[in-house]
Amino acid sequence: MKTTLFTLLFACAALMLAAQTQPAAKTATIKIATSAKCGMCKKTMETSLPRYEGITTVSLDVPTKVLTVTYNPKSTTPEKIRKAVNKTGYDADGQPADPKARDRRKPCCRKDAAEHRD
Ligand SMILES: [Cu+2]
Repeated sequence: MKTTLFTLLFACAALMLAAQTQPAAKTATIKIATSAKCGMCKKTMETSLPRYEGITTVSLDVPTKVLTVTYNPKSTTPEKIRKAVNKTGYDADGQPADPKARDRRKPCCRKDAAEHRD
């Protein structure tokens, strides 16, 4: 009986220690307001952005133009991610798109294009 109790206590202590030493979350998530227009923009961002170091997943919600990015905080930062969005040709949280990159997008995907969703 005494041994069982001791084992139980030991197990508890080990569990607590394990919980304490668990590393911080490996991924973080940010939402970025973009100047995206349509499904083509979605495709462009979702295929281009994961090529940048530290970016894990990218998902654009076309109706709200909000880009959700999960990333490894050890490899990249929100600033770098916004820059990557700019280099893809889109504004990110009001930070303007790289002009050359923007001009590579189809006219319908540029910020001044008419609203459309196809
Ligand atoms: Cu587009």
